[in-house]
Amino acid sequence: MEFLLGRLLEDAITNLRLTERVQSVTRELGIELGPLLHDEPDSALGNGGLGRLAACFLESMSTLKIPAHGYGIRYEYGLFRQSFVDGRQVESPETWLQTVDPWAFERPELKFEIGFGGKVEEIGTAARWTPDEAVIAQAHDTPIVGWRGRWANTLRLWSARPTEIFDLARFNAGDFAAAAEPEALARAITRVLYPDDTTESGKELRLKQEYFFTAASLRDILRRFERTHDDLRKLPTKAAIQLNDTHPAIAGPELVRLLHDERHFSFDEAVEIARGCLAYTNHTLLPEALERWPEDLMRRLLPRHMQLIERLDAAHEAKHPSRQVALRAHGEVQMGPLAFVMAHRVNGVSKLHTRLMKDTVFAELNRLYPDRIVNETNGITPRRWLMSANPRLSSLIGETIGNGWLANLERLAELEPHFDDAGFLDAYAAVKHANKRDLAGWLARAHGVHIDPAAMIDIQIKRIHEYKRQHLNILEAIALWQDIHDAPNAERVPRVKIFAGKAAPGYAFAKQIIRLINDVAAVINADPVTSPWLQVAFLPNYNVSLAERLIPAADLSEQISTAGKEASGTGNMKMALNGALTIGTLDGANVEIRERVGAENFFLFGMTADEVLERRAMPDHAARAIADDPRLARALETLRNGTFSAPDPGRYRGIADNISGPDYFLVASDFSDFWRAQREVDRAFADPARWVRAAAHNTAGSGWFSADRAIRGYMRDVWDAAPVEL
Ligand code: 26Q
Repeated sequence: MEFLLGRLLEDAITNLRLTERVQSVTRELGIELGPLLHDEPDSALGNGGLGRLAACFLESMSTLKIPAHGYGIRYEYGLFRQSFVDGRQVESPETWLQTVDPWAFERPELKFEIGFGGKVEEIGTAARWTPDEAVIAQAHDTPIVGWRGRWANTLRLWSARPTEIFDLARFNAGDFAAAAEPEALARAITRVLYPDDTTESGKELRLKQEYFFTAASLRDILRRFERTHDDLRKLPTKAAIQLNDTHPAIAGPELVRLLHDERHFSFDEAVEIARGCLAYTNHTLLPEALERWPEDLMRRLLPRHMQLIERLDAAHEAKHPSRQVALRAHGEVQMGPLAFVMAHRVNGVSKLHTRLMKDTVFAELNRLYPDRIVNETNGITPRRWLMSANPRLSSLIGETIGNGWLANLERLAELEPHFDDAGFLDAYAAVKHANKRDLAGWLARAHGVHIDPAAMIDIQIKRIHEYKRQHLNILEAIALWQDIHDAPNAERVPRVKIFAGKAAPGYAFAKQIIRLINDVAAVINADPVTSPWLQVAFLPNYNVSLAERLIPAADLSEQISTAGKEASGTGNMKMALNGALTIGTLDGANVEIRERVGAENFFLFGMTADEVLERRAMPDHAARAIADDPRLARALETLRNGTFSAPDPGRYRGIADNISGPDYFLVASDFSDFWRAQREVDRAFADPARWVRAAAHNTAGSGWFSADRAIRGYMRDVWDAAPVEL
């Protein structure tokens, strides 16, 4: 349902290997290529990691010559634009479609009518569904070019149009405003991307979006199959349908409906065919993020699907009478269990996340279907995240080991023997320094933020969420600021802490965290005693393009979620690949990054997922942690006494009370160890030779995190597919 593509021109130029030619042509024409590339709007049809993963996977499938289609929604408005007013997040509409989208081919001939509501007539066990509302789904295709340009797959996005522009009866009766209603209703479906990335919203329009694009995509898949084949029983051998989270989970009942009601397979056979095609990727275990839909809403909007869900539920219960794995609970349809039973494979996105899926949310279903859950750890495309984003490092790698790494990223390991060559690590350090200089120049030009490029660039970039613990990071900054005041002449390492990320518009706590970071930045940056050592900046409107600027310049990557909560993370992989060292918990893919780059090149801190559960059971865990750490107590005190909100001392009492009270995400309990690890970071950075070697180990050890490796895993374990031989 989301594809966070970012800009495409540079991607296409890189993958067609035309960079030098384009540069020479633009030079000849007197056009600067950089600004030209930045003229393209950043396409943000996604919230965060899940949508960006889909974009990396499309590029990777094109690279591997796997015939694949991405299916989604052509939102008129993507993820909102973020700005700050007095430190507070303000949202405005993302109007990417107000200029033409030069990459999209409109396909007027590719359209399907999608129905909602209405009534169902049962005919034996099958049924005829007569919707009382219909819209047209119309395709827009964007080519996604693979490495070397040998193959391009299609991203097919659906936009909603009315079946008729005017209600002619009303129009003729002179009620012109009402006559335009069908058009407005239809277009509303693809108007805007829902901006929550963790709280399920339960909104009718959201369910309509989900069914709209899922139904159109399935019809397209059947149309393509039926052009060349006649026996739908073979569908599972010809088509693999990967559900990116539960957002398209209505695909299960819809495919059963198409096969049973419209093509007259028995119910059981329809279920079997559908399950043979479908697989489901889970991206979160947070209970508040698991999709559930009220049965009443589902029955009103999708009456036939609700009947089929009831039947699937009954069939499942009959088969496993003693088990509690209802597809429905408390009057709601549970989309996770529904996706699970309708899929032949279900996967987690990191080793730890997959284990937790088996132990917690899907424990019962895993007992019934022990071979269904598999792990496919996420990956990222090295073409965008190394080749395009970091041309200096790419050139150094190319000069050292050749260019085979672009199609086989694990060859980065071949860099290791060169760490002892005269010059390699110096060149590596020079690349990082040049990237930091570029970032410093841009920060000054674009944001009036002046930093010393020799300082440690410490970056936390991701959606703002309590579990990701941006507030732990800013508390540490406050404690460090106080520590500098305590000992202004101590030897120190200068640091620039950079934050970026959006908060869901309705997520009050996350918005308070943004405001706090901005308020802290204002005080600390204006402090002449501390500002030589510590600066804080929150950059607005985090998106793919900003990530491409920041990641190549990162020294330190903050991956500090409460263990057990971050399914994988992918920014962690991008920064490690670009030579940042991670300070992180044993959460998501951090665990696997640490295994591969070496524990000595990774700053580990905090409780494990199992320890988190134990600690949380302790009633006064936060109070104890604060009593044991005067630094933490003193930092928290500044949130209560208005140090950073002088006119309004109560502003951050809520955050302080949360951390010292319930503290579900264990900020207080992990603080001391976080402080310890940060001081270890300082010591390591003070030794440039040690640091650059560790950074280079991060690059050399990150090859496994290529999206190509991840896609090969899906081909082998989930899709049973092979690349096309040309
Ligand atoms: C659901 C219902 C209603 C409205 C919105 C949503 C919704 C939308 C987006 C729920 C979740 C998302 C996005 C989730 C997401 O990005 N998860 C991240 O996925 C990455 C790729 O697997 C992981 O690396 C991250 O750990 C995970 O947080």
